[in-house]
Amino acid sequence: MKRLYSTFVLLAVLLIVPFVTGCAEKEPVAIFIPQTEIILNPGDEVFLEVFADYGGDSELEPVLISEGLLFFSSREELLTVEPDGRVHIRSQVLNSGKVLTGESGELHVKYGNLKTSCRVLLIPNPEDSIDPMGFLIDPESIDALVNKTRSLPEDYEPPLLTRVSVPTCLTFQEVNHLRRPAAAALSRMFTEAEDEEGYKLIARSGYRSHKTQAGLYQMNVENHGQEYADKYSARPGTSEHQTGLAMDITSKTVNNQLVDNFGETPEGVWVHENCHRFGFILRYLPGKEDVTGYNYEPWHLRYVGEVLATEIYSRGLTLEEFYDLGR
Ligand code: DAL
Ligand code: ZN
Repeated sequence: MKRLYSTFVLLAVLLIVPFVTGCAEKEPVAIFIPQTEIILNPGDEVFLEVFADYGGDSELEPVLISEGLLFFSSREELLTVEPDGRVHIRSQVLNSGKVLTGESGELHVKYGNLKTSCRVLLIPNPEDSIDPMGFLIDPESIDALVNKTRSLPEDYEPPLLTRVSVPTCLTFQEVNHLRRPAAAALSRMFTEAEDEEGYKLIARSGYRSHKTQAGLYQMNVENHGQEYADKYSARPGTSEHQTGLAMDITSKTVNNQLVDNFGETPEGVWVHENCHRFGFILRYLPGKEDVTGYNYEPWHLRYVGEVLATEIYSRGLTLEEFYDLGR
């Protein structure tokens, strides 16, 4: 009888337990990393967290490394990822010693047949990107911070200057140029403003050489005095316009002028709220005069790329604040 009972128990264990555990074992329908983009500084280290979605109303659950997660980096020379999910950003390009800036890479994760990925954007430490005299070491970088204490070399000319293909209002051709990625983004923004809202934007002043900026600044000093000039006009070598990544825009509603009330026109409001979608930020914000050193300029757009622009806009920051610097 005892033997019969034991056999019965064994059979029950063999038949029922697999059925019960089989039912309890859930298969995720997707995995994901909560941030689709991560912004990091050179030398940073972070852990990637991966979550599993079991479908329906079930809770998202973290996936443990021990469960078989596999990590891959699309750019080993820029970012490495350890088997335990630890992501490390290099601080210098191997062999060149050059500080990395504005670069990005993808991190891919595999879990069985499921895959996910996220983008990593590298933001340089600003103090690493100037020399002891305050000149930018890599003035070509798209995210270069140029301001009253961080200058461009006098002979700096940006690469790939191209004539913008949007309506302009000045005959001096130099200012109708931008670096190619910024020019393309400007075209997309102007087209969208017209298609979405019927707004006709005008590009007024883009690239300005060191010499042009010197003339403009001098003219401002002569007409308005140095104190006023320094609130609106950058001294030569310190203007974003010399990067070929800044454009002053306007519209017929303000007679193609660069005036404060452009910011209150429907076009100006649209630009403020939408320019990040195309990679631009409004560089000199109202209420941030002490941070930027300039008065509010609703017309001055600076191209930094879509990821950075969206991050900066959504946090309501200036470029200085984003890099956590005073001017
Ligand atoms: N108006 C801005 C500050 C410039 O001159 O670059
Ligand atoms: Zn400007």
